[in-house]
Amino acid sequence: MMRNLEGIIISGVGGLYSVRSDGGEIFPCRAKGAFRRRGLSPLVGDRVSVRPPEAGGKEYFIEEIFERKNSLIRPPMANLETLFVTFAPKNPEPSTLYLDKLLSIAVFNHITPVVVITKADISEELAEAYAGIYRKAGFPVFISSSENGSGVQALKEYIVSLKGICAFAGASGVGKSTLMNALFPSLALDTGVLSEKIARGKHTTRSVTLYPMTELMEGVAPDAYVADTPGFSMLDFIEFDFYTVEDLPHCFPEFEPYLSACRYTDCSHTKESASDCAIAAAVANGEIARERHESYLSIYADLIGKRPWKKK
Ligand SMILES: Nc1nc2c(ncn2[C@@H]2O[C@H](COP(=O)(O)OP(=O)(O)O)[C@@H](O)[C@H]2O)c(=O)[nH]1
Ligand SMILES: [Mg+2]
Ligand SMILES: [Zn+2]
Repeated sequence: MMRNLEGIIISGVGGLYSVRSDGGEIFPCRAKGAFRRRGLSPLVGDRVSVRPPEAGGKEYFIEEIFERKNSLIRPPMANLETLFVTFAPKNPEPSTLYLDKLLSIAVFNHITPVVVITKADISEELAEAYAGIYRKAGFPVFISSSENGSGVQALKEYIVSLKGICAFAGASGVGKSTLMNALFPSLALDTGVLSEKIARGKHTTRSVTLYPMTELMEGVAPDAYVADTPGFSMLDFIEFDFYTVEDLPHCFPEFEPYLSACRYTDCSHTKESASDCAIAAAVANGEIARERHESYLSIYADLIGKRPWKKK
């Protein structure tokens, strides 16, 4: 009998998965029916154990899914380690609410959020202003332009040091594919408005694919992957339900030091005065960016509306 092999699911469509072994071989696999019965389904990003075919057979089966660090429903993937939250200073105009939703989902799921500002050539000034908001919140921030190449090398150096799976999220048209092509030229992703429209028409748009970074860059960790994901779209966030209202304050890392300093232990940090709420005070004196608190208020309203015992 052959020993099981281990690897990472790098793609999965219609119940057929591709598992990449640590040695870099790709195996087409099916999942055992036992997973379905337990309500568990393998996800791209899962580390799995695979049973090779019996003598005479040819089917590989995913037999075990190893413990996940995290899993996301939209996009469907597991074990995301780093999320690059990408936006341009304009063209398209960023929505800080959308960005803060992405950042908070990352924090909640123990994913390292990294802010990447693209198209800095359009407005250095605006790029710096946005960078200020996110640096104050404590996130790593990179400012880049694929047009003139500025900042791309610094981001590349950061990416080379990564372990595990990373992904780029952000609104369409901000320059994600262009930037990924600058970072990983052999990826050769389609860019521009037309490519988006063509991609949307395809059935494959909901699936996630992982690319081994060892095949894209020199000097990266053997377990480093970059995900090409169609998820994290604005549409995914209309009905915001990624965590509960109790989790919300902890999804804004810069709020943490103030949370125990509010007058009332059940403070919602929404409409309390600065004399009662340490968050409100920190916003008033500029220690917390006002834009971040505005996003907090908006997400709070979304999540409160979700409570079953509250009539809308
Ligand atoms: N001025 C400027 N335009 C850019 C930059 N990066 C991308 N673009 C343009 O922005 C458009 C959208 O880029 P794309 O990479 O397809 O965006 P995606 O939808 O986020 O993948 C394309 O027309 C690019 O040429 C940049 O750094 N500066
Ligand atoms: Mg794109
Ligand atoms: Zn408070």
